[in-house]
Amino acid sequence: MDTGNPPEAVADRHEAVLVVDDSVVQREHAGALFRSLGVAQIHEAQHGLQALQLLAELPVPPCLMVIDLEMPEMDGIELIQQLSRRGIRIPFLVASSREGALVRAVESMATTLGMPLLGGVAKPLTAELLASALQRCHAVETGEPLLPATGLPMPIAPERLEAALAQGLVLPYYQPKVDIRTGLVRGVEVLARWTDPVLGVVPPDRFIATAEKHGLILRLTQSIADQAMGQLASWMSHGLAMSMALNLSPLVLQTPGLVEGISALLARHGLAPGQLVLEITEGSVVSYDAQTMGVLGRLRMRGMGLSIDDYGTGFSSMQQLARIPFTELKIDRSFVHKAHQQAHLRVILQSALEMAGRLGLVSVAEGVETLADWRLLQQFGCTLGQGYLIARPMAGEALPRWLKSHEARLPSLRMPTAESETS
Ligand code: G
Ligand code: G
Ligand code: MN
Repeated sequence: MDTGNPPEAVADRHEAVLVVDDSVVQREHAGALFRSLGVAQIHEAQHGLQALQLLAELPVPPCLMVIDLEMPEMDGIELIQQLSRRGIRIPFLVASSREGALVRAVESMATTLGMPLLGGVAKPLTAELLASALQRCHAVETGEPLLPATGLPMPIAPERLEAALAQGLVLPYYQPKVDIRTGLVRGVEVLARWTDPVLGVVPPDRFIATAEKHGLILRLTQSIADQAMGQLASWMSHGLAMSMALNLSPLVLQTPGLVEGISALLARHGLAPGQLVLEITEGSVVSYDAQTMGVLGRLRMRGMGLSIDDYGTGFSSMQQLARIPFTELKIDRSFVHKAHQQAHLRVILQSALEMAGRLGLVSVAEGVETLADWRLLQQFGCTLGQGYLIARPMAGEALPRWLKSHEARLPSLRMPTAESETS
């Protein structure tokens, strides 16, 4: 939450900061704000080179830097690269009066370098902004992670995964997909979780790639699909009607007999093909061959839904997407959460939703974390929402209890203009 930091007394008496900006006015403005927040020492530099010299001389490094982008001698971008090269890891803000896209490009560069960037901000600076940055510096000192870890997580050894599959430790978790107008549950996405007695709950980004690389992905998918369909059949028998979405790796789509296999599994659990949605990441569409496209066409002919997962991240072309009979467009969470704050995300989100609507696709927004995200999606006419605001992925046993508590929240989720619907 970035609300309500009192703009007083957030600084330690001993703290120092460094403001790097070629404008005297901007440096004085930042200096005055830092002083009002209780910062004892405000160092100033007019450009990157001067900042590097100063940092080399100071007996005690500053706890925070504010870095302007456009400066003579050495600009902000080069300064950040130099800091990275020299291993100087002082938390910093990038401040610029230039367009948002430029600031975001610099943010992306700094994050890629693994630099302790607190954020890119538009000038003029405010006391609230600097107070929040000072507070986050303390988090850095106490070792709290500043940014989501970049790079890939440690993969699990294939032998361990194989054993876990054999022992039935890889289980389906379920995250609800709800109607944006009413909040009513329409379905669940199935997400694999490895529940290990020693490792705890291992998320899929640590084992899906291993499974794909070592020929275990088909077994994993079959096991998850079988367990999840059993769960759905059981919920149905208790009067809970809904659809279920399974994630399919592109490798699984190449399995001979896949269409028949999924149909047979559905039939065995007494489920209708229309209850199943298969999620395929946008990124994988690029590499589909004629065989794979045939498989997708046949799955669709049998009545299963096909969803484009993580839409907006995959570099697919319109032409590639148009070849596949998708029924659902799932917009990646990076365009959903924070769209109410950032104009460029809002434009992308709204355009994607409009396109989905015109193509007759169900639109799903993932990563709905706040009520503000939710209200924006209502305004933009999205069909379904999924995210932490509604529920985290949960074990099958937890769903009935969650549904009860969710019912109590429905009035606060309903679209203000939506007519009341019976649940
Ligand atoms: O919670 P989350 O961390 O569950 O999922 C991370 C990623 O792992 C998601 O992109 C999701 O699509 C993928 N994933 C989750 N379960 C499965 C699965 O059963 N099969 C495949 N192929 N991917 C999955
Ligand atoms: O298949 P896909 O990449 O869509 O998988 C969804 C992933 O997103 C899972 O890892 C799930 O745990 C995660 N997730 C679900 N809801 C939210 C949310 O509201 N915020 C964030 N940050 N992640 C979410
Ligand atoms: Mn998915």
